[in-house]
Amino acid sequence: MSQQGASEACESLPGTHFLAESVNQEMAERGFAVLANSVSAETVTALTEMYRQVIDQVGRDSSGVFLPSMMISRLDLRAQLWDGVQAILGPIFDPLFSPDTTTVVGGSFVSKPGSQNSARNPHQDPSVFDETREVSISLWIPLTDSDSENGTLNLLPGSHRMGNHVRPPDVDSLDQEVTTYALNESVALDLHAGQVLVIDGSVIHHSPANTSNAERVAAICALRPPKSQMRYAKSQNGAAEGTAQIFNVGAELYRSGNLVTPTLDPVALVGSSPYRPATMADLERSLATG
Ligand SMILES: O=C(O)CCC(=O)C(=O)O
Repeated sequence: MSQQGASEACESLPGTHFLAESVNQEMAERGFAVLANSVSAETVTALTEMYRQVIDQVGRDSSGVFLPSMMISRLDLRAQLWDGVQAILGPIFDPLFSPDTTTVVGGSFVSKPGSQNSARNPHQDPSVFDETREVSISLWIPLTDSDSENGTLNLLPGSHRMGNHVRPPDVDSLDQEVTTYALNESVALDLHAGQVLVIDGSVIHHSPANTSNAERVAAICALRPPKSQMRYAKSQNGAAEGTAQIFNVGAELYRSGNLVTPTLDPVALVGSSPYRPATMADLERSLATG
């Protein structure tokens, strides 16, 4: 059973597998990078239409909160989006990686309505791969121009080396001090529709409320690192700190499974790991390591 907490900040980290070495370097140093080439306007339109068709079927949410399509309760529609993103973006992004390394596995969408309560707090993404072996990355592609007015993504460069490799989805991986620091010190990225942001899931990021009167939607492209299985880290009954059980679930759970109360086969249990909220000491080590 593996044992890993938030304290192993100085270990040497695995790298990404882009053919462009400059992107690998930027990812290692900052935890995110904007690719030189955007996707085409036709691709933006195709992704937008795919998302709209699904939202037309589930009905528009009127709460005004930030809404990831991964939370849509119609599992067939989630699978449709997952497969659709894979079909559109796989042929575009698979060739950017060294052969037999990273591939597009699927995807989803995030919607930020024009509303005061649409902010997304500073967080790291839940761990879905073994981050001791491979960097877990995804692509964030805004489908409209994304700027400070409509709550663009803000990231904290160098915050991806805190060593908290196991982050259950239902638990905040950052303590309050780190959260406040991130709110004050992160960098806002203004992006045009179709620009491509690569993000290491362990870098701290957030997005303020959308103060415009138009919804801001982004496509998220999920990438599978080489020889990696998708995992699910089950928290200790939602406790802020505890021991997580780690299950090899495969992509199907993320494609079409119940992510809120997943059924986890005990045979798929591959390890356990202590977890706790990252502190300023973890963050300072991470920022100093670059
Ligand atoms: O699109 C956004 O505003 C935030 C996206 C995000 O942080 C996430 O999906 O983890």
